[in-house]
Amino acid sequence: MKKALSFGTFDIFHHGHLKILERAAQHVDELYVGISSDALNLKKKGRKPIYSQEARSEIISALSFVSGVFIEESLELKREYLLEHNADMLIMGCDWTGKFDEFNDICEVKYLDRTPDISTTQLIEQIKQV
Ligand code: C2G
Repeated sequence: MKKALSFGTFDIFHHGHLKILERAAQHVDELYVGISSDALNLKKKGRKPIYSQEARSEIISALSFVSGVFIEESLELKREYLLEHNADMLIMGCDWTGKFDEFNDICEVKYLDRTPDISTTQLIEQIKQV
């Protein structure tokens, strides 16, 4: 049984989120997703997500190809999360390419292409203009 972890905020769930998780799941038997906490987003991005961490977790865990979710409390805890889950792979979007290569000592690290022309920030801007 091969297990992978992936991480993200997944605020205002969209097609790009769906596609990357769907593709990540194809590499393994079980995909677990770390949902970055509201506090982590406030600290790192300067604003709380539109959807709460509970709502974001519920949406991701409802996906048939996701085996489970947990809250990512800190960006610096990836090694601990990978070890706790006994993960064989860490899968991230290509915006993070090279950033997590240090975990190659405990698992395979893969970066997948992002879906072009969609992002949460862009959606928020578009909605504001309606
Ligand atoms: N994504 C994608 N295509 C898009 C937008 C997002 O493939 N057009 C992917 C991202 O690459 C990421 C996932 O969807 O793998 C979630 O994206 P974000 O919510 O923006 O998460 P991010 O800020 O990258 O993660 O430890 C990492 C943190 O939790 C932050």
